[in-house]
Amino acid sequence: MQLVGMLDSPYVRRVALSLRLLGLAFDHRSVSVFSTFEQFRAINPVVKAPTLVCDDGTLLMDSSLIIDYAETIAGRSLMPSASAERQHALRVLGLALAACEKTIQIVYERNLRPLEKQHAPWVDRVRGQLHAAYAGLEAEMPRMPSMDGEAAMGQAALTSAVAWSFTQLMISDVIAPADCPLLAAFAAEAEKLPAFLALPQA
Ligand SMILES: N[C@@H](CCC(=O)N[C@@H](CS)C(=O)NCC(=O)O)C(=O)O
Repeated sequence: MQLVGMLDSPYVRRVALSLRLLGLAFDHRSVSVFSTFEQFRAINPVVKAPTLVCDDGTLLMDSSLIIDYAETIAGRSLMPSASAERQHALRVLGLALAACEKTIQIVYERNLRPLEKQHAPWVDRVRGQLHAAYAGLEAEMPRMPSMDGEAAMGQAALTSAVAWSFTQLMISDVIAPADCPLLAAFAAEAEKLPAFLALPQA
């Protein structure tokens, strides 16, 4: 199977890391939805990253749906099965994915709109949502299982680290490590793991 998309997308990166942690072999095609739009469109006319081209040619989109499929063929999951742990992981994932979405909305507003068309009230709203998502994530960090190598890493930990690294890469002026010290330290540890080093965001 092929994973299409750039690793500077947190969604692509969380899928790439998940495939690796699940022990699934894949080819990675670094095609951009922006700089190589036509090349991406030739693979997937919807032009969404990540796209997974399955071995039978089926195209899957959306990181969580691709991970769902990957876990099915791997026969195991990066999510806990016990209800209390799973509820916590789902809360963390919701916050981390919201943080990714709000970061991207700010990046698109800054990079894709001409300056005179940027809408300050919208950016303020999204910044508030981003800060709320990261405040929520920071509050959940004490309950996160401690980092014990990548073999033991779950989806909530993986995606939290990916989200934080992505926000720091793209809009470090909006939220700083001092705002989320536990999460920042956690992500820094995750970025030292072999899987994260093998699949760098930049
Ligand atoms: N909810 C989706 C979000 C994917 C997403 O928005 N990807 C961006 C790249 S980071 C994209 O495809 N942007 C191009 C577009 O939406 O036109 C997921 O989890 O995969």
